[in-house]
Amino acid sequence: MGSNGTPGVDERAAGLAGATRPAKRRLLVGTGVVVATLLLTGCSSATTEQWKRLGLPEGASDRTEAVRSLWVGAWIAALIVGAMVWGLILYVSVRYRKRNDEAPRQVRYNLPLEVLYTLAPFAIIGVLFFYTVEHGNKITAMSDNPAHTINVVGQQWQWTFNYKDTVDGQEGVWETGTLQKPAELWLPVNESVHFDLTSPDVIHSFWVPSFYFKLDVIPGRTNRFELTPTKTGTFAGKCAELCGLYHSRMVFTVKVVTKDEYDAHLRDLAARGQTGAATGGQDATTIPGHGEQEGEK
Ligand SMILES: [Cu+2]
Repeated sequence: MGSNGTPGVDERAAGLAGATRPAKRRLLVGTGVVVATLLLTGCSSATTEQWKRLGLPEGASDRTEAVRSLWVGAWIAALIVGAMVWGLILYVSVRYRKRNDEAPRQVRYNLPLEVLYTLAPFAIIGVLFFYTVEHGNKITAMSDNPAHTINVVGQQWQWTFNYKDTVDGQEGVWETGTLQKPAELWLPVNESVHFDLTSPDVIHSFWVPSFYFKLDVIPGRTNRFELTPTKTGTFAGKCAELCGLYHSRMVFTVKVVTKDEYDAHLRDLAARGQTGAATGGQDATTIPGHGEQEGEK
């Protein structure tokens, strides 16, 4: 109370401060609890591993290590540059903050500084360029004698896989997907596979996230790549290029199996009469597996 019986300014201020301090503390503790809960509940060992790969799925081919190290390395480089820039911003904001109304010393140029900020970006680009080319060469490398060759046809709106192996004396077997029953791509583990990508209609993109590999499928040209699956299992594949109405249903399954299972599957396809080569050409004008009525819509 002030001397005249009303609360004094000092007392009111003290009262307010007394009220806000515990409120602030409660807010801090509350935020801490929420963040800790989110971090702790979200951290299964699988998630922790994925964090270490900076969001990439578990790699399943011989090309994944090159992609992973380029991805993680680029992030580390970006964070180092970021930390330096943030540090400098913070330093100059504090060191050269306004202290009085006096104008700071006026300067026109600083040659060493200008040379530095001209050369620094070139150095950064140079390092990133070097590693990108080096890793890119590893990722796109192809051998002269791959163990298997598969012609992947991306057509609106499914996939056709032509296995170029000789099965029971037949030259090549194939399998094609429909909207109801998406295609399966079978691959033998630890054997090199050469892929030829073709399209009879529009541009698609062949993407198996677990292989860290994606390549456009372009009508009128053949895009090629090679890889060796290193892990058995079932993986998701999809079209990564918006290619029309049913683009989202252009999914497929990759089954990486043992050599025996792979051979058995190809014999199975041959037994079903799916021999020779399928180009997906007819499917391009209709909606495969969608029925005539819907196809004519
Ligand atoms: Cu597509």
